[in-house]
Amino acid sequence: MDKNEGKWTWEEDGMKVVRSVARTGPGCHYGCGVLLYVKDDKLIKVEGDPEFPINKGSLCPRCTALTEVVYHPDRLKYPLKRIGERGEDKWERITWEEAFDNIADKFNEIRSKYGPESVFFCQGTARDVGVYQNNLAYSFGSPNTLAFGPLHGHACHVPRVITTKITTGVYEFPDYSQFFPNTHENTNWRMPKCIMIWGNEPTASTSPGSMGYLLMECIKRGAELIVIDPRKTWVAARAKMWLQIRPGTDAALALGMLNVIINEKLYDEEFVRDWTYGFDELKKRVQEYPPEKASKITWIPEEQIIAAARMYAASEPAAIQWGVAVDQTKECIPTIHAIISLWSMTGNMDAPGGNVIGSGLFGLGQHGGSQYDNLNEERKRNKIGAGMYPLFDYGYRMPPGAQLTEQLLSGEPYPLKAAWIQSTNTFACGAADSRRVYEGFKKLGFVVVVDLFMTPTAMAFADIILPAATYPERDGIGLVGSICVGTTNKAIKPVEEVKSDMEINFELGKRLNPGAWPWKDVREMFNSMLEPTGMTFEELRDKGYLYDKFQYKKYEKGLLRTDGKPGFATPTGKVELYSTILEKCNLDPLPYFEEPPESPVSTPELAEEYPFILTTGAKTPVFFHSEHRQIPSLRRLNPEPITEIHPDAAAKLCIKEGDWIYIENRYGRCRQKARLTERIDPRVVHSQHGWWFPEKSGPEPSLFGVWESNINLLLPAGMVGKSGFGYPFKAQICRVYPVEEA
Ligand SMILES: Nc1nc2c(c(=O)[nH]1)N[C@H]1C(S)=C(S)[C@@H](COP(=O)(O)OP(=O)(O)OC[C@H]3O[C@@H](n4cnc5c(=O)[nH]c(N)nc54)[C@H](O)[C@@H]3O)O[C@H]1N2
Ligand SMILES: Nc1nc2c(c(=O)[nH]1)N[C@H]1C(S)=C(S)[C@@H](COP(=O)(O)OP(=O)(O)OC[C@H]3O[C@@H](n4cnc5c(=O)[nH]c(N)nc54)[C@H](O)[C@@H]3O)O[C@H]1N2
Ligand SMILES: [Mo]
Repeated sequence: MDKNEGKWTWEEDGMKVVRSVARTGPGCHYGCGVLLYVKDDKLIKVEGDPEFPINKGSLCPRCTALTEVVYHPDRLKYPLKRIGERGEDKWERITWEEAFDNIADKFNEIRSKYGPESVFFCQGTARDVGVYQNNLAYSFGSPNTLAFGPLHGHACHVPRVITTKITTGVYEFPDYSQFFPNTHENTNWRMPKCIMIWGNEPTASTSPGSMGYLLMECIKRGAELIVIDPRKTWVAARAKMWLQIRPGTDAALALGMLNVIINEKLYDEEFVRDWTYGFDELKKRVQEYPPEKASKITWIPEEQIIAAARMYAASEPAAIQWGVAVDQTKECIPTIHAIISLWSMTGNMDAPGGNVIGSGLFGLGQHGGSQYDNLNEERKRNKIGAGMYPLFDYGYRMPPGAQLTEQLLSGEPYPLKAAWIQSTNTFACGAADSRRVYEGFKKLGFVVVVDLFMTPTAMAFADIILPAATYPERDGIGLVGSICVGTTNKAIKPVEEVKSDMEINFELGKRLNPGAWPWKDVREMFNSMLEPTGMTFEELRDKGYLYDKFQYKKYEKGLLRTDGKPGFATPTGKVELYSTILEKCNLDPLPYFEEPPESPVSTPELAEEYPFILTTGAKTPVFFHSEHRQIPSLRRLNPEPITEIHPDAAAKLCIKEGDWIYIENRYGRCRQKARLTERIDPRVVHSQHGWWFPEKSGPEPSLFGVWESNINLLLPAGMVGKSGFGYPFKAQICRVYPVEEA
């Protein structure tokens, strides 16, 4: 046993050690256990906490660079007010009091003149801001709070959450033993014999849910992999089968595999009979996707599709780990629906080592903004894009991201006047069609940005900037994926005047609607949020982390439905292979494949001009989206934006390793450096996303070079899926050529 077990802070080698759950900022996904080493109130180093069940002492390069972020000279340190024109680098330092008063006055004035919905609130991905921002928006009276800001088609995680919810009642996770504190040693758990990694690169992203480390342990213990990825990733190189798919065709592959599994009767007949709805309809549908046809569409050899389907179905148990690539296609809902059908039909639903329904985590994960219910009906009706997409009414509160830009530009049905931008770098990263988003934000009269660094977004639009604290500078509640809950513990004196996002929202919230923020301070707010766990912040901090009860096959035991009956929380009580909710939304109730809007198949003439398929934004271990470009130890590992291209394709275009090349299509172009690699198909290129250059000039027109290498200039508006979810971030077309030729 570790001598420090059960302590959250102690002395070691003349340093104070603080045990904490790493959250954001700086960016990360969900959280790992860390030990923060502090001397004289200064962070000296960070190490992985060997006792934390998820990362067990491991850390990624971004986490080990923490001191470089915290003490970076360019950090925002004081509240700033713009004194020049928008886009100029002219600011005046103001006090927090002035900043809060100024923002509250402006927001209140706009609320009384135009209604609260004309102020909208944007947050970035999985930053530790979510619930605090939602409650700020809702308690102010605005229904317009957007995770991911104007991210098109909510093409990150949300489509997977919605599709699992409507067809199975709740989200399922690949079972790597994460729901048990003793993880792989738990005797109720079985290791998946086969893991199908679908459009995900866990060694870079560890997503979804911080699970990269637990997956690695399964690989070490001999789990066999099937990897579906157009690029030969680290996991693909170690896989029993690597299916090198044409980007954007995952639905055809899933349907081809379902065809094999159904026609060869490789599915779990009992489960399908007792617990699924619409098998006959699905069986009929998959006849349209024989492996031969799926092969033509996906470029994957027919025998590989058949072999992968057989291997997955025959492995007992088997798990599917999907990544954001399945969301980042236009018709992502049917893609995801087909993949859910794979695990639902093969006996892997909520079974040990299959795809399991999480523990519920004391309902803490539902804490999406408890103030929503206090919005009156008129406010809800005034939500941006209300009524556009019926599927949004099934348990999703946020407006459709792309519609934000459209409403900004048109002023219809009502003009948007002000924005609160907390932890997103809107047109530098998250959104497609960066120019259009930029033009949209120009319409705003008043913008507040809360960030760690000056970004292109802040430079272009902020009227007031508030400096946010990094996680060692503050307390917080850490929901680690949907797995467990711990506390983030303040370890050092905050740099200058930075404040935590929680305190910022708490203090502003109190000014805008005191009744909705009844707590004395943020500690009291945390305690109230933690009530379902039966623990106070201090108690949880001392304990380290807390797991909720978890058991398998909950549908047999009546644990999933509000009426306590066995079955799933869907309209039919079954897993809906045929979705009655999609049908009600006038969408196809069965999975199907649709060609990407522009591709060699859907637009052959265009494809002659733009012969490459362009996939974008595969995550790199050294950056989190647009973050970390100013962190020397990380930037050194990826100094310039990279476009991967096959050597044969490059040779034909006289492109050499390290050449600057243009990537271009009819929507725009940008420049990146060519990396020649055989791990990509000669017909496909991959470009990094989120690039800007903190070292370049900040003021307009440069905005830190944000227009130079921004791949989202090539991604047009208007390609959102029929359901309102999905956008082809990973399936566009382009041409490439050396920069000198231009
Ligand atoms: N280090 C780091 N970690 C991160 C992030 C980060 O920026 N940096 N971002 C976080 C966020 S918000 C997210 S959403 C996750 C995302 O992390 P992942 O789910 O891993 O997603 P990506 O890295 O975007 O893409 C994963 C893989 O999909 C492949 N791919 C590309 N196009 C297609 C396609 O059409 N079909 C299939 N099957 N595969 C395709 C790519 O080649 C890539 O290897 O990572 C999170 N973790
Ligand atoms: N072409 C293309 N584009 C993509 C993708 C792709 O695959 N291809 N991936 C998409 C995906 S999956 C996502 S999720 C989006 C992400 O898009 P965003 O969430 O907009 O990501 P960032 O641009 O990194 O914005 C985060 C900003 O918040 C700041 N920040 C970090 N931590 C904190 C904090 O704790 N508090 C505050 N106040 N600020 C903080 C950072 O400094 C940074 O400026 O990008 C999407 N964009
Ligand atoms: Mo994401």
